[in-house]
Amino acid sequence: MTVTETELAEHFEATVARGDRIEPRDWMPEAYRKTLIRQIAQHAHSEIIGMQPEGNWISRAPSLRRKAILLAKVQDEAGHGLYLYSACETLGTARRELTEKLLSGKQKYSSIFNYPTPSYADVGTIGWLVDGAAICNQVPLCRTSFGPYGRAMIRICKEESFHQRQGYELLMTMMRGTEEQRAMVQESVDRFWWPALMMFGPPDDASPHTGQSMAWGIKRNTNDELRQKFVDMTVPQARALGVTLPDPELRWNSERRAHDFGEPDWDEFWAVVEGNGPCNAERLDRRRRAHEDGAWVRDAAVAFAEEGAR
Ligand code: FAQ
Repeated sequence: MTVTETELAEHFEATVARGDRIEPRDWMPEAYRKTLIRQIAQHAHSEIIGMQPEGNWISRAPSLRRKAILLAKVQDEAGHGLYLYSACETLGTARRELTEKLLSGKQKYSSIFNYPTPSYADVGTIGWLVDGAAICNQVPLCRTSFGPYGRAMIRICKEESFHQRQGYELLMTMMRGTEEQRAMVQESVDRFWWPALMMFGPPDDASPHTGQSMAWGIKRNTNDELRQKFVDMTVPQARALGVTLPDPELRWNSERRAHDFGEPDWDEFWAVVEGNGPCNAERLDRRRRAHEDGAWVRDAAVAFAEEGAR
């Protein structure tokens, strides 16, 4: 008995509607596959490019302990990139192709990693706000409809929440330090707050992919829902830390039982996404150089595999 495309599509829709997982061997609509490749690749590239802003401080960390923590965190990010590239490969695309698309600018990575890290406090702020935003966005992705992506996210989220705590602990230590250290933390939070809110993507009414991705169970929440959750989660943490979030419109709304907050600068967001942020060129250049420097490792691995196959 041959199964028709309509029956396969019905089976796919029913699986998604039941909240069950789609696995690589299952039939899936081409557009579902393409959307997943776009999102997972962008996510993987973000982890890899995301090593750079903090990596900037490894050689200048103020103590051996802080250096060991930072090294381990940046290595974790490389690991997250690898889980995600592997998940993406189950959709029939090779990691080599994904890397080429990153280097040629055809695929994106998160806007947040195009901002500079001129202060050591930025290491703590990235852990607190950037990993904090990443967790808000990624915990629901543990229940995404595509099996390999959801399973990768479970491991990643465990490590991200550890990263968030180490960032917060670093900032808390600095806040208990000198006046100058407290000022460093506030200055860093002032620079990272709005870009962190932008990580969740454009507002729902300007997000072309959210509707379909929610219908397919790829995304479990909209961009605005997650942004709100992040603000509500972060305000009490900022209070405990003793920093001010740089938004005069930020206040508790007792009717909504949520915080009202100001609008990020969406022109800035699109400029960064389109490649015109403060560090886009530098980040991609560095990644290209690292890729070229690693060519001998890839060649050796291929030669070794061929040798073994003989
Ligand atoms: N940056 O229709 P939507 C991390 C693009 S966490 C750049 O709303 P979608 C951990 C979007 O691709 C960061 N581009 O799109 C870490 C689309 O462009 P296209 C990574 C953005 O996919 C911490 C267009 O705008 N996390 O790395 C951004 O439904 C510390 C329209 O947008 C993830 O990737 C942006 N912020 O929703 C590492 C999470 N936002 O393709 C190191 C998984 C939107 O049409 C240190 N991804 N765009 O040309 C997602 O949840 C989703 O893809 C969203 C965007 C929510 C990011």
